[in-house]
Order: sequence, then structure tokens, then C-alpha cells
Amino acid sequence: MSFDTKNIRNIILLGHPGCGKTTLAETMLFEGKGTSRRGNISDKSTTSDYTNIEQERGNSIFSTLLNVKWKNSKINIIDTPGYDDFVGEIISSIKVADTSVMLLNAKDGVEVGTELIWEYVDKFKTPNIFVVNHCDNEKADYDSTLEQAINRFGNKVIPFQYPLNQGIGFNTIVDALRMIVYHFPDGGGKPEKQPIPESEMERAKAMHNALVEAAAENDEGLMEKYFEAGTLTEEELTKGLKIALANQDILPVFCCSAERNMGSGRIMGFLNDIGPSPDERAPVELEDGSTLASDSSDRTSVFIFKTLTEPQVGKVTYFKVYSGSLKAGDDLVNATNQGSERFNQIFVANGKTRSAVDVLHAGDIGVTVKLKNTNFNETLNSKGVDRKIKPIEFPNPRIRTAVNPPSKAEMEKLIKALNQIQAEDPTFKVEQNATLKQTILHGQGQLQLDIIKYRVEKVNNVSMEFIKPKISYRETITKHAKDHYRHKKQSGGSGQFGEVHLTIEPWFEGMPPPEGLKPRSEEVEELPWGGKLVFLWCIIGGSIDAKFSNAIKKGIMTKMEEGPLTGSHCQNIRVCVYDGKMHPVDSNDMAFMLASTHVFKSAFNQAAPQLLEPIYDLEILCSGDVMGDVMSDLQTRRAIIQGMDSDGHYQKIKAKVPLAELYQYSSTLRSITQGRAKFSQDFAEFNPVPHDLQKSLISEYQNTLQEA
Ligand SMILES: Nc1nc2c(ncn2[C@@H]2O[C@H](COP(=O)(O)OP(=O)(O)OP(=O)(O)O)[C@@H](O)[C@H]2O)c(=O)[nH]1
Ligand SMILES: [Mg+2]
Repeated sequence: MSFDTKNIRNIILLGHPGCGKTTLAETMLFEGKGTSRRGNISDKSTTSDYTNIEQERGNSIFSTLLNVKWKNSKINIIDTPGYDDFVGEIISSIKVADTSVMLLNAKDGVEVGTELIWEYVDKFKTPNIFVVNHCDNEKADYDSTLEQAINRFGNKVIPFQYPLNQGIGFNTIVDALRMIVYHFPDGGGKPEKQPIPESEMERAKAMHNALVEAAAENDEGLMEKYFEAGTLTEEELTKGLKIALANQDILPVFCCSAERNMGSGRIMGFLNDIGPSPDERAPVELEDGSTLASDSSDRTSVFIFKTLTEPQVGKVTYFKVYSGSLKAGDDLVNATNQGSERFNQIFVANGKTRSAVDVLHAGDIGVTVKLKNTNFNETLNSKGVDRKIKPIEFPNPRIRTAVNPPSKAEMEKLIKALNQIQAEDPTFKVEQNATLKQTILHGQGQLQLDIIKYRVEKVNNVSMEFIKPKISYRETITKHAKDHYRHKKQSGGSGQFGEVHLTIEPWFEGMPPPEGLKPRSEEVEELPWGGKLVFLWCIIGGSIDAKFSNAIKKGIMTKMEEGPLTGSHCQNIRVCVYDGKMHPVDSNDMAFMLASTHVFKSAFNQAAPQLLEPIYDLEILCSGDVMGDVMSDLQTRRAIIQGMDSDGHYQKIKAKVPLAELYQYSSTLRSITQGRAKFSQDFAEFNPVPHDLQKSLISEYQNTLQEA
């Protein structure tokens, strides 16, 4: 069955872990007869959390596409994970959704997860409704949750409903839009409609007036009508609310108990009546700066927002039809690689169950299998159309860990598996670090990496052990030093001879020329790992022929690449070669290279060498009550606090922290704050390593040299 653009609603369920997204999705499916049995989390039987790992953990890890028919609409539902380890899954799905449904837990109100995910709702300007779930919890506090939402998200937050009897006995909702009470039978489902009791009339009326006013505000005609008549007809109200919701000028609040199946039908009804269809959203931006409206009479363009691999099937590709219609059997051209792809079969999905359809119209979301050469973030068009939908930007990785290399054969299997995961998960990166000689994994959080480990071990049958990643230190000097060295070798036939005298000093921008020396040439090497080597040729009187200067510089670079202290890269050093000796027969490039490597090393060691370590800018968002714990933990990590900011309910801490102290920070932070904090990190600079640490790192390196 196919649906016209006007009858499609694409919604995304969002919210802090455990707020009830998957349960609400299940309830919506059940109410819309998309499933005959309502599954739940404790039985591991929901349609959305269908993978073993999700069922084992009781959390969503992947975003899942579902669909349900409600009245004349087809509602595509994307259920997302709450943990921000899986932010990639969330972001790619927000891109294709037309309304977000942000769940709040009536017991906990606005949580850190709500805050973080809101950033993306805001960025994509997605129309949003709030749903206060868990109204049946004994500690449910709808009013406080609403107040927190208003404090955080402003006066656009307008309640459309409230629970009449929140807590364990919850079964009644007052609906201020329809001015009616929904009373649910035991076990939930279809409610009985009842008049609002007199005792609630005043509150309900005030709410109703507020939402009517908000609906009228965006349209002059409606505003006039409202002032004249003091109210709006249902049709006018619908029109006003549609405009306000689509423009993010109103953030309606609903309430429910997903677990008891009380309230989900009304939410779907609202989405059907008021939620924007894809063509009521702003046109999508294209890479060339133009835009594309959702119009099924146009030529076809589809955008890939997610891919995954299923053992029996191979590649599974999720897409949204942004314009035109896509029919099974259509050939489209990939705008990135110009390859042609046949969509042999197209499906709609309910979790792992896929049903083949003949056609999907503009705005609809579907699935296909066996595309040959198409990845996420790519656009495919009808032949002759050249459109590239602006790709989704993903956040940089926040944590890193190294992999203990297994046997060579196993390692090949492991890398293949990791590369495949990387191809599906834009927030995960595998790096073969040649300098550190380690395979390093970069991700969003420990939980994400643990899940990757689980997948690799269970699906690919390779064991993977995480170890602490090495740190990419740098070496430099802090003083001036002077030394010389003669390399001389006489063995039978031709010998080797080269003698080099040089000074070394810390290089900095704008430093004066060397005292007492006359540079004949200056070479500035921009080092691939950052920083510089400035090489001055100050030979007078021809004690070393200029033709050897390259070999001498090369000898120095060898040591710069593998520094004298710990084998790390050296940086920001100025070298002046000012004297030396040649032999008319025995001098050659090799002899001068060896001499310069040697003299550079010994001069370096006399120049008060300093190890530098990478420092990261850390930004933590946490709730006020765990701030003390976060701060005292930071104190154990050599952190330098840069600032603290309070954003009403939340605290933002900025600090500079050495990377060496951030290993497994995401798990520690989660455990000391019970999940009520999030962080991001970005490389800031290299700073000197404290004296004691430098000493132990040097002796560690010297030991490995002796062992080798
Ligand atoms: N009492 C009650 N429990 C609920 C309600 N909604 C969800 N739950 C329970 O809360 C737990 C978490 O629900 P989920 O649906 O998995 O929450 P989620 O938002 O999908 O969580 P993540 O996928 O981890 O982000 C489960 O044990 C549910 O049974 C509700 O309205 N009332
Ligand atoms: Mg879930």
C-alpha cells in the first residue's frame, strides 16, 4: 500500500535513556494494529529492540524504523537509543524526521539526555512535541516536569494535557485541546470520553485559552478572529496549530503511560491532524546551496541515512525519498560515484520485519537490500538529475582505546570486522597508528566500544581485548647547547669520515638570529607531526662542503622522528651547523649523516630536554547535585579548571586535562554521576609533562630499548 506525501508523518522518538521510547513505539504499533501482541522490555519482546544485544541489555542501541497506519496517515516511527554513545544513530534519524517526540520521565523531568538531544532538534529545526511519560509512577510529578521544560525550553512549551490522577492509580487524562477527559480501562487501550469535571474546569479552560492564543498568534487573520469571537473554530485552531508547530513556535506537551498503554492513541491522532507532512517542512538543503521541495511529481531523489549488514542478507540500506516516487525495479544514479543502482525490491519496515511495497512517494521512508556501491549520506537520483542532499555532520570521537593485537591471522579478521562497523557507524573510527604501533579505536563512549567488542566477538568470532592506548608525546628542549662529534671508521679499503659542530636551541616564532654566527642559508621544515625544525647553515671557510648539508639535516631528522628521550617526535628546535671537518677521500653523505644524528642526540640531552603531552579541552555538562563529585574526580586527573557556568538546572564545567588522564573517562563519569553528566573533548595543545612523570616515562623507554 502506498501513501501520498500529504498522508505521511515521519516521527522520531527521542529522550534520555529509559524514558520509555521503545515502550511507547510498541504501544503505538499495537494501537494502530501494526502488531497483534503488545511486547515489552522485560519480556525482551518489543518490535523495536529486536537485536540480541538490545534485549540482553534492556536498552536500545540502534535506531529502528517502524510504521503504523493511523486514520488516513501512515506514521513512520523511528525509535532511537537514549545513550549519547549512540548519537550517530540519533542524528542521522533526526535528519529524515518531520516531527520529534521528546519523551520526559514524569519522575525525573528534564534530564541531561534531554538537553543533549535537544541540541540536534534545535539544529535541524524539527517541529517537536513533548510527551511526559511514566505518569503511572508513584513519584510522577507532571507539574514539576512541565515547569522544568518551560524553564529550559521557554514559553513555547504549552501543555495540551495533564494527568488527572498521576501515580500508581493513573488512568485519566484531561485534554485541554479537545476539552474532554480520557478515562482508560484497566490494561489501557481505547479510552472512554468523559466531560471535564467541574473541579478541573478552571484549570482546563485556562490551558485551552493559552493554546488557542498560541495557535492564533502566528496568523493575523486568526488573531483578529480570536479577539472578535474570543475563540476559534476547530478548523481555525487546526490551521493555527499546524503553522505554529511546523515553525517550532509552539512545543505542545502531552502525557501518557506507555507501559500501561494509556495516551498513545491521542498522540498519534494529534500527529495525524496537526503534525506536518513532509511537504509542509522547509525544503531540504542541497550541497550546492539550492533546496529541494518534497514533491512526488518531480524527478526522483533519495537520500541514504543509514546502512547495516545482516548476516543472511548482506547490506541493508535505509533511505528517504525526498522527491518524486521510487518504484521497485527503478534504476537510480549515485550522485557521489555516478554508479547506477537498481532498487530491485523496496520495503517498509517494522523492526526486523520487512514488507515489500511497489512504490514509495516523496517524503516516505523505506528500506532496500543489495545495493552495490552506495553508502550512508549519499544521494541517488533519476538518470539525468544531479542533486546532492547536504550530508549529515557527525560529532568527532570523544574517547579512544587500543586493541591488544591477537595473532596475525586473527588480526586480519579483526580489522576487516572493525572496518565494516566503521562503514556503518560514522561516529566510530579505526586508526592504524604507525608511530605508536597500535590499532586505536575512536568512539563516542565506552558503551559504544563495548557493544562493538560484543558484535565483533559474537558475529565475527574474533576475540578483541582493549588495552590502554599509548600517548603520542612530543620532545623538545628548553635551553641552548653546543656539541660536536667525529664519525671515523677505517676498515681495510675506503673509510668514513665526518665531523659536525652544532648548536641547538628552542625555536619560537620571531626569535633573533644566532649570536656570533652568520647563517648562509636557512631551511624551515614544517614537521608532519606539528612544530618546526629550523636548520641554519653557518659554515664559513668551507670546513664542511655545502653539498653535505642535506645529509646532515637528514641525520638530524632521523632523531627528530624518533626522539632521544622516549622515541617520540621532536619539535620546535633550531640547529646551527657552524663548523666541522672533511676528509678528501673518506667523507661522504653517510658519514655526515651518522655524525649529525649522534651530535644532535648528545646536544639534545644537554639542552634541558622536555617531554610534552597532549592536553584536551574537556567540557562537561552535569546536573547540579553531582557537580562536587565531577570536580573532585577532575582533581585526580591533573585537570586545570577553566570555568564553570550554570545554565539553570545544569552546570557546565570547562577544563584542560592531559589525554593520559582521560582513559575510560566516559565510564567513570557515567558511574560517578549515575548517568547525569555528559562530556566532549577536543585536542587543545601540547604542554610540558611534570618532572616525575617525565622521569618515569624516560626510564620506561630506556628499559624497552635494553630489552629489544
Ligand atoms: N511504569 C512505567 N514504566 C515504563 C513506562 N514506559 C516505559 N517503562 C519502563 O521503563 C523501562 C525503560 O523503557 P524503554 O521503553 O526501554 O525506554 P527507552 O527510552 O526506549 O530507553 P533506551 O532505549 O535505553 O533509551 C522499561 O522497563 C519499561 O518497561 C511507563 O510509562 N510507566
Ligand atoms: Mg529504547
